[in-house]
Amino acid sequence: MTIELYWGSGSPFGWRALLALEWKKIPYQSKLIDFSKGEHKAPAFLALNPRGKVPVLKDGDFVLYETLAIMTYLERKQPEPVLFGRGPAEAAAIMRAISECTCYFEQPAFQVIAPIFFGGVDDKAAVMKTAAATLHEELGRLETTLAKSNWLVGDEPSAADVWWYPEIMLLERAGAKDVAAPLDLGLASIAKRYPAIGRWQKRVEAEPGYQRTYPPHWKQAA
Ligand SMILES: N[C@@H](CCC(=O)N[C@@H](CS)C(=O)NCC(=O)O)C(=O)O
Repeated sequence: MTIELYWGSGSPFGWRALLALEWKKIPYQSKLIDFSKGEHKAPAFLALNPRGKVPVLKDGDFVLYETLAIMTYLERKQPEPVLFGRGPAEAAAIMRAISECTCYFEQPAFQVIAPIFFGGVDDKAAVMKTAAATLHEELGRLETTLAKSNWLVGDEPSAADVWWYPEIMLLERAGAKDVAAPLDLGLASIAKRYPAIGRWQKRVEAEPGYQRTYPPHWKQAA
């Protein structure tokens, strides 16, 4: 039975699950949920995930939500190509990179992204500037890592890259919006300011199947 993945265009969590499927070369059926129609809050979807959030994976009768859980399931279901490392040190470094993104990057990223997409930039300018300063510290750490290595952990693409990439892309997209320009957050072109991150973005984008994961509505509108 083919795995089904429910995801939403532009959701970094959905994007991670898609990248994991593509990088592991696991066949799947894409089920794109339309947020604007509220499909993620419809009874049929809430029956899969009572939180009404994407992604959700369905493998026959087995239903799973929470992105890290989905990635773990895929790794156990089909161990090669490996996403979570080959030995204890590598596996731990990958989990550390994921944890660092979750603990230190995602919250300030949300503080910057949410007002840009959903309104309130004027009211939240001070919070956004503080958050941007934190993000630049974290981006500086990534830049140092990627100046020495093609991938975030080890010599191969891993779950660490899967985890970080969509978050950076969403942040960059938000940072490039006109409404963000007066704040001068320095996030409009992460690739220009952080060249090693820019080269890594290109590497991720050169991986097979990448185009199938790219948010469809990003192709239509700037
Ligand atoms: N902890 C969840 C987060 C998933 C999540 O926040 N998904 C967002 C899209 S990025 C969503 O579906 N939001 C819809 C909503 O909460 O109404 C995971 O790891 O999968």
